[in-house]
Formats: sequence, structure tokens, C-alpha cells
Amino acid sequence: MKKILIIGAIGQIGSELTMALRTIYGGENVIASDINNAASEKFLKSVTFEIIDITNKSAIVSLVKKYNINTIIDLAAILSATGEKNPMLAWNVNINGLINVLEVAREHKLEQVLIPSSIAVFGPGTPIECAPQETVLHPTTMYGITKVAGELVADYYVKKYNLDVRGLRYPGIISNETLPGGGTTDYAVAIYYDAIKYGKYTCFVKEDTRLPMMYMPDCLKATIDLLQADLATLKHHSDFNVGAMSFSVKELAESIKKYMPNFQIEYKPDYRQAIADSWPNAVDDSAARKEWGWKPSYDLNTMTQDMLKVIGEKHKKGLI
Ligand code: NAD
Ligand code: AKB
Repeated sequence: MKKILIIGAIGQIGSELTMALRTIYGGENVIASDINNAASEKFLKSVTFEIIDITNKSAIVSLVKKYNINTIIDLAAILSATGEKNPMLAWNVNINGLINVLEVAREHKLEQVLIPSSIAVFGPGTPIECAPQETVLHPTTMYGITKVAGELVADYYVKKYNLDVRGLRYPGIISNETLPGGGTTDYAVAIYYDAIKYGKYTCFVKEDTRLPMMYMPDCLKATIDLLQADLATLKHHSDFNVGAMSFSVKELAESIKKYMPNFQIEYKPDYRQAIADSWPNAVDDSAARKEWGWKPSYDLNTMTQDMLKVIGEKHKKGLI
């Protein structure tokens, strides 16, 4: 049985992945942790939760021993936009934190480590229309640099120490439970909240900005499917491209207008435009499809319907 420690568990992905894993492996086998406890009361009441700083290796060791952990999921990160404001913090959390996790896993003979990567590994020189699995990786952000280095160091532990490390390059993740934490693709979440709350949105990238995106149910499915995939079928380890949909901001706004005809959008691009422009429009995820059967379920229209429904209900209840 897996005994999982999730680090970075109260973030956008962790808050939902923790709950999904609890239903599969049982609450007692999924330990949530983060650098602070700024999560909802509902979340903190329903999980086993520990405060931990991923840059403190001995703190990770203590939790591994305390709970007999055999699997670590490292979601602790400083994302692209915040990373450009504090590049050394991004390096420290994303790389030194990751190396702590890998070293603890090696020294304590853990069974598995899962570390997400990102489309931020791409940059100038990557084919823009559909980034191949194997391609030029010259990111322009410190976040992207940490993700490329993270993939390389993770694959090093696979080859050198036979450690089972897995990872996937998430596109922008869109969700309605926990707000995203300082990324460039955050506009694709904020637009739905502002549509419901104000009927309008001011977007920080231009209308023709097109990026790969994925709805949270597909993100959870991809993560859990990779976690559970038979190691023998994997040729790649920490760098799987995973795609679901690709749309411009204009197309996103039009999908909202289908259900909210009076919705309005204006554009005031800021420093995040350059980051978005350095990433591809879509990714080729045929390796993930072939090696562990990846297949997304949601497209732009089905996601928009669900996002507006869920956020609309929250707004009616006064929760947002
Ligand atoms: P998030 O910013 O919402 O959550 C990250 C969490 O890490 C936060 O709860 C934060 O408190 C925690 N954290 C920060 N510093 C820490 C430290 N020193 N010790 C312990 N915890 C710390 O991020 P997310 O969107 O949930 O991302 C999770 C992973 O997925 C990251 O590796 C990220 O790079 C990757 N990813 C996310 C997206 C996306 O669109 N959400 C896209 C691509 C990749
Ligand atoms: C960000 O925009 O930084 C993240 C990502 C794509 O990695 N959402």
C-alpha cells in the first residue's frame, strides 16, 4: 500500500490531488504538508496536515519516519510570474527542495517520487505550434530553468540510483477550488471568477495569446494514471508532455459569451506577456498516450460550462 507525503499540498493542484488520493488510498495513507496552513478550514479538518519547509531536509526525514512514508509527491514550487520577481527563491524551493526530496528518497529507499514539470521548460527554439516530446529546451524564466534542471536531475536519480521518479509537464491548469499561485496562465482561471463576479475581465496578456491548458479533473487523472503506471512500460520518466486543449484568450472569452452574452473583456498586457510568448501553443503528448494511456476528457466548451456552474454556485452562496 502506498503511504504518500504530499509537499505543497495546499496549493492549486495539491488541495484537489490530496482529496483525490485519499479516496483511492485512504485518509490514513495520504499526509498533506505545506510551508504554512493557509488552507480552508474544511481541508485542514479532513486531512492529516504538517507544516514543513521543503528546503529543510531533516524536516522531510522526520515526516518520512513519523508516517512510514514510501512515496513523495513534490508540489512545492514558486511559479513563473512570482519566480521572475524572486528568482533565487524559485531556485531554492524548486531545485534545492527537489534535491532534498530525491536525497531523502534515495537514503530511505522510498518506492516512488512524483515531481511535476511544466510547459515552462520550453522557450525560443522550441517549435511553437506543437512542442515535441524531445526538443530544444531553452526557457527564458528562472521557473522554466528550474523545471528543466529538475527533469534532468530526476532522470539522473532514475539512472544512477534506480529510484522510481516520475513527472509530467503540465500545461496551464484551470480549476475552481483553490486559486492559482503566481503563474502566467492564471488569467485562464481569473477570467471565470471575474465573469461571474463582475461580468467583465481585464486580461494581462493579449487576445491572440494561445497556450496549452487543462481542466483540473484531467490534471488529477493524468497525475494519478502516471503514478499508477507500470514502471516497465515507461521509456520516459520525469518529462512527459501532457496536452488537453489549446485556445487563445479571444476564444476563451467567446466560450464564456455563449453562456453570458453580456460578458466583456479588455486587454492590458504586462510583464507576463513575454513569458506567455516564450511558451508553445500546444504540445505533442504521444509518448504519454503510448506509454501510460493518457487521454484527456474535457475540451474548452465542457470546461467552461462546468467552471461557470461551480463558480456561479459559490457566488450565490457568498463564498467568493
Ligand atoms: P501553487 O503555487 O498553487 O502551490 C505550491 C505550493 O507550494 C503552495 O501551497 C506553497 O505554499 C508551497 N510552497 C512554497 N514554498 C514551499 C516550501 N519552501 N516548502 C513547502 N511548501 C512550499 O502551485 P500549483 O499550481 O499547485 O503547482 C504544483 C506543481 O505543479 C508545481 O511543481 C508547479 O510547477 C506545477 N505546475 C503547475 C501548473 C499550474 O498551472 N497550476 C502548470 C504547470 C506545472
Ligand atoms: C505558470 O503559469 O507558471 C504555471 C505553469 C504553466 O507552469 N501555470
